Amino acid sequence: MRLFFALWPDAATRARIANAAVTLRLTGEARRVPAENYHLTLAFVGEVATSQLAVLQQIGRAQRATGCTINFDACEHWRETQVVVAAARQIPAALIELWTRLRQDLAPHQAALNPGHQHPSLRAHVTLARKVAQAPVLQAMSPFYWSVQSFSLVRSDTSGAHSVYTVVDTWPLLDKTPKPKKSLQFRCI
Ligand code: 3AM
Repeated sequence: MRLFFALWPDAATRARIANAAVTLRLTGEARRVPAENYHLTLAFVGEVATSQLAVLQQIGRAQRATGCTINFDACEHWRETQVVVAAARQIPAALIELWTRLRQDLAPHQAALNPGHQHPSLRAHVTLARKVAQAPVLQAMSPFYWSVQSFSLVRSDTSGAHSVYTVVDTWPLLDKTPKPKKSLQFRCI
């Protein structure tokens, strides 16, 4: 199976992403990503045997990054991959930490999981359209935010016209603001 780690949106976030994609004017071969496929890729793993799933789940379980809020404030055409994306110009430190740790934790297994694979650098984005060969005229995107409280391991089936994604496992991120410890209270008598 083909797997990747990703941020997976809840229904409200998915609706905000879809709203940002409404203004896209596409021509020719270009295809919108269906709303149910919106995600932010953290680490692409590749084809793995079922027996290796437990290793990836252990890596997911071991993460200790905190949640964060990502502000998506730009719509961009990336010529090299022929995609239009909603991108975040500022990447929260907590997201960089999660991305870096996942990469580090995957590295010892990567040669076995996906030989020759190189992780690209972190460009926090949600792909809105694929096969966009010609740079479209991009309207200013209405910015939207994504409050991130968990991340997922996702399976990708690319055999059909559109990829079908299935969330295999999800792990919570730590609270942004740890609750203060309860102090002991003494009553004077
Ligand atoms: O989140 P996006 O759409 O940028 O491009 C693929 C998609 O990224 C990427 O993994 C995400 C889920 O499919 N992807 C697919 N094959 C890849 C590969 N061989 C890859 N990323 C790196 N190497």
